[in-house]
Amino acid sequence: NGATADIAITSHGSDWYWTVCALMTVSSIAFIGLSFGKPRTHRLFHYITAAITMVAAIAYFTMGSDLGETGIRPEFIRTNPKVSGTLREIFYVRYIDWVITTPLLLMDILLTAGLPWPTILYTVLIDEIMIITGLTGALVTSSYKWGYFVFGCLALFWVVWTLVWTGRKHAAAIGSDVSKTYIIVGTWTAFLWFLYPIAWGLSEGGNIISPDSEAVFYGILDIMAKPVFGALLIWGHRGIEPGRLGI
Ligand code: RET
Repeated sequence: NGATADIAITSHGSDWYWTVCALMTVSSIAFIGLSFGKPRTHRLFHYITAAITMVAAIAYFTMGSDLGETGIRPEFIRTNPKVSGTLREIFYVRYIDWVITTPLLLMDILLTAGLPWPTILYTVLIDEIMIITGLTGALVTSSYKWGYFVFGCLALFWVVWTLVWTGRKHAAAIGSDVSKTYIIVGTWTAFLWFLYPIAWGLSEGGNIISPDSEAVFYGILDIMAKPVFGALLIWGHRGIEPGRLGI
């Protein structure tokens, strides 16, 4: 566990996790605050987006406290002093966060495109495969971990395809304002989500960067993919009647 892992976060990593926790908390309050300006029938995107940052705030509370982690013994040992040792700290709580929040992010995006629910459900299921294969691979100590990584990447390709192709066509059919909002949040998401497997390969996968660097990499990505994404989405919906999206 973290108490004995020799490749683990330091107080710098922990301070950064607390900073991100504070940001997620403030964002949640802001999204809920903004919902009060709308009738209940027009709050769906506020609620989904606030739930995303609330879950993240708790995950970051956990990681700031150096909890929700375990040690794995990679079968290869690196000579880089920053990542050498026998036990690397793996924050499995990240994946508990993602298995809840990535489906919610997809709902935010795919509901904006007015996609039928079977398409949304299928995309969410494939997304869950992506997260769970990532968790499994992170905990595997042999090179089999890269097999799970490949499954996860295939799932990501399918999800991103749905975002940039299927979703874009549906959004365009609803109207130019919906299309514009969809393209902003969809492109932002497609770009950011491809950076997550890179962070994974360098940390849980290859043990190439230290857990403190991992904290910074994933932390910046999570800020972009949750609060910044949420602000763009809610701003984009300011003039869109939910009825036009079939909700
Ligand atoms: C993993 C490893 C396995 C291969 C792939 C991954 C992708 C993860 C993604 C995570 C997105 C997280 C978000 C969190 C909330 O802000 C699981 C790292 C492809 C895309 C957006």
